[in-house]
Amino acid sequence: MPKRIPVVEKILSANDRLALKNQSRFDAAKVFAINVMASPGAGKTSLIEHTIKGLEGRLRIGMINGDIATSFDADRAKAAGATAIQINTGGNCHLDAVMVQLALSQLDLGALDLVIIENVGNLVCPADFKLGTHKSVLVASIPEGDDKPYKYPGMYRGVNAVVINKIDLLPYVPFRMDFFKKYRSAQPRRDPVRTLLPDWGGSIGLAGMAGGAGEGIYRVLRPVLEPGLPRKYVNPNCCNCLCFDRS
Ligand SMILES: Nc1nc2c(ncn2[C@@H]2O[C@H](COP(=O)(O)OP(=O)(O)OP(=O)(O)O)[C@@H](O)[C@H]2O)c(=O)[nH]1
Ligand SMILES: [Mg+2]
Repeated sequence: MPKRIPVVEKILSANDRLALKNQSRFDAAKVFAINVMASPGAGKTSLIEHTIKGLEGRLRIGMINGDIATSFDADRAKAAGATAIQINTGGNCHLDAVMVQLALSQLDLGALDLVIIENVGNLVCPADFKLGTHKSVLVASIPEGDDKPYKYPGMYRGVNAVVINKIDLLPYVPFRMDFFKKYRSAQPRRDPVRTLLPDWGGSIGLAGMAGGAGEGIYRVLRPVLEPGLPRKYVNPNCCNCLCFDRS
């Protein structure tokens, strides 16, 4: 009887291999990296901007922005206080590991603690291309509608957190929060995703964030990111913030 030999080797795509190299570069520099994805206009840059402002003086932040054209978003990140690199994809609907590798050659990782990558606004392709980040975040926004997790399951599968943005528009737009959140039980495999509803210190939406109470991604994602962080990134002396122990 012929013997069956299981093939256990995982064949990585060229992109995945490069993504691993990118991650090694982040790790070597003790830099934590996040990939922020969303549909166009969901509020990626706004969230990142306010994160940068909220963490001023505490974490050194680099931003890599992917857009089809313009440097508007990188300019916003720079104005907020980050080192920012713009990647124009020239029509591509997503960032890939090669583009991030090129951006990394222009960033001094030794001078950074956190790199936030803003992917191209799109709910389809970015899901298929690993970049080498440690965590990925999906920004969903109320005006997009509550059915998006069902219509774009690939995007919602595998991200580490979903941030629901523009909640100040809830009174004006039909949006069934329960229905939105139930997408997880409709997925074939339940990933450890947390759905987070940012309440920026009393006032909702960006107004509260701009008031200084919120710290953008950092504050929203801390419960998600911190348990998953490699120990080397966590400073045990820092109880109320995500600190990076670079020693
Ligand atoms: N009402 C409201 N508007 C918001 C909120 N967050 C962002 N916006 C607005 O939504 C628009 C798009 O925000 P951006 O942060 O540029 O969105 P983005 O996802 O980076 O957009 P692209 O990079 O073009 O895909 C801007 O006019 C923001 O001011 C929010 O919480 N509430
Ligand atoms: Mg943007």
